[in-house]
Parts: sequence; C-alpha cells; structure tokens
Amino acid sequence: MSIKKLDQLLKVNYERKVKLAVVASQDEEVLQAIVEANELGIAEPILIGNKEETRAIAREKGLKIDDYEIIDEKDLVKSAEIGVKLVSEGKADFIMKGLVDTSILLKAVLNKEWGLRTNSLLSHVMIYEVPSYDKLLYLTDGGMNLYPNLDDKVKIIENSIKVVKALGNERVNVACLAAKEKVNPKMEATVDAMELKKMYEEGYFEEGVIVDGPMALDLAISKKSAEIKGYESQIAGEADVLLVPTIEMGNGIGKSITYFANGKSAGIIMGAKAPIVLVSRADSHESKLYSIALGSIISNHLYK
Ligand code: COD
Repeated sequence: MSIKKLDQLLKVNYERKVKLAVVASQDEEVLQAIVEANELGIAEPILIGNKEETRAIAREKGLKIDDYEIIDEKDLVKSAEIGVKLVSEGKADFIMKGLVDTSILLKAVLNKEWGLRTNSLLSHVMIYEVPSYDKLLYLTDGGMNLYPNLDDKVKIIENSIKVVKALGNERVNVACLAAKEKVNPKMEATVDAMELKKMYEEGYFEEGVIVDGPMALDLAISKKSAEIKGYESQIAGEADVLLVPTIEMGNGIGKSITYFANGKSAGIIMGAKAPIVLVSRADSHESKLYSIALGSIISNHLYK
C-alpha cells in the first residue's frame, strides 16, 4: 500500500506491534498519543520517567496506562540513557522523546559506547500533507543537521529515500533546493545541488530515484512556475523530497506549511540503529500520533 495521506498511516495492517521506549513520559500530549497508538495496534509502549507524575497525568486525563511497563527514573539524562539502551539491547524497537530536551536525547543516541550510531549520518525527515499539493512532501533536514556539507547531503538524501520507500513508493523525486536554478560559486547550495545531480546522472543513487537541482522551492512544487520560467526538469512541480541546504531553510519551510498552509505533519530521525520519534511540544496531538505510526512502519519495514 502506498501512503498518500497521513491518516492512512493509522490504517496500515501492522505486521507486529513494535515496542516503543518513551523517554520522560510525564507529558500529557505524549501520553495521549501513546495510548491511542497502543489502542490502534501501532506500538506497545515502555515508559521511562517520573512514574508518580506519569500516573497522575493519566488519572487526571482518564488515560488507561495500568498495563504499561513504567521504569521509574526522574533524572532526564538517565531516562534518555535507559531508553537508548533498551533499543540497543533489542528490548524496544524504537524511541520517542517525551518531556526532555531534544539535545539530551540526541546526545544519548550519539553516545559512542552504548548509543545507536551507525556508519550513516543521523538526519531528520518531516513529512507534510499540504492541502494545495497532491503528494506528500518529505522535508529534510530541518531538525538535526545544521549546515550539511556535500557528503552529509548524500546521506541525508539516502535516509529520506528509505522513508519514502517504506511508505510504499517506488519512485522518489528529490529536489535539491537553493535560492535559484543557476549555479553560482558564491552560493554553496547551488554548487552542492549541481554535484548531487551529477552523482545521480552517474548512477550513484538507487533505482527509481531522480535527483535534480539546484532549484528554488516554486520550481520543485509548481509546474506552472517551471513553465513560466522555462525550467526543464523531469521532476519540476512533482518533488517528493525537498532537500534543504540549511536547518534554517528547513525550519522556515516546515513552519510555513504548518502555520500558513494548514499542513499536517509527521517526523522521524533516520540513520540510527532504530527510528527516533522527535516531536516538538507545539506539534498537535494528531501530528504526534502520525509520527509514532511512521516510526512503527519504519521499524516494521527496515529493522525487522
Ligand atoms: N549523525 C551522526 N553523528 C553525529 C551527528 C549526526 N547527525 N551529529 C553529530 N554527530 C556526532 C559527531 O560526529 C560527534 O562524534 C558527536 O556526535 C558530537 O558531535 P557535535 O559536538 O557536533 O554535536 P553536539 O553533541 O554538540 O550536538 C549534536 C546535536 C544533534 C545535538 C546537534 O547537532 C544539534 O543541536 N542539532 C540541532 C537540534 C535542534 O536544535 N533542532 C532544532 C529543531 S527541533
């Protein structure tokens, strides 16, 4: 099944109910999303955090968590370590951030002794459903890597391809974004995009993937704009992946989709030994649930 809308993530026939380690579970919105995900057969939680507070929130909100395993740990750094170790020891399939700073969780994930590093780069992929675009958009990396170089961008693209393919798509159109479509040596984004396109033309990326650029955002998502500007590309107006050159561009596009265009979203960190669900406090409850479902699909597909 190919996922074209985010609510389809909730209707997938999950092969197995994967185990989700939740770091710092004392968060109302996170608990709500987890309970719902569990009821839908998407993931079975193991909670790590302040047991008393977690139970109190659940009682107050009428959430049934009596059957859940809860590891009592009030210290946030230690909670992150326990969560990461549960995954590295194979006792959990993926991990989610609760009421803890992103950097605390990511530093635990990156720990050289017991973390979840691989030879790849960890990178963030955010999926957006936008009313004015008839495909899902995979924005990367607006969440983790600050100023990726060319090698990093190759790995960021590879991580995003895994997500697009896990959602049942064989073709992946990757648009390497910049501020313009002509290469300007003073604009690193344009130079890197040209190199990435060259790598694609030389057959570097896997089958079904097209990488093109540099292009501005309008050319990636609007055929009309490409026609008016006489921009020729097999993927103009039909991008799946939007590769951004900096975290600021990614963050700006993502927030614009959410706040100006009423977009829905789901996000995940790829490139580690297991998917990492990193939701922001401001994300809607729906978005948190979609992100858990995305993590579960990826666990089912890529980390069986
Ligand atoms: N993938 C694999 N290894 C990495 C990565 C990565 N993406 N980033 C760093 N590492 C490794 C480095 O090779 C090094 O060995 C170690 O981790 C520490 O690297 P530093 O010193 O560059 O990184 P830190 O510890 O200062 O911070 C790493 C973070 C992931 C926390 C940092 O990249 C970060 O703060 N990213 C932005 C998160 C953020 O604020 N997002 C905003 C929107 S939510």
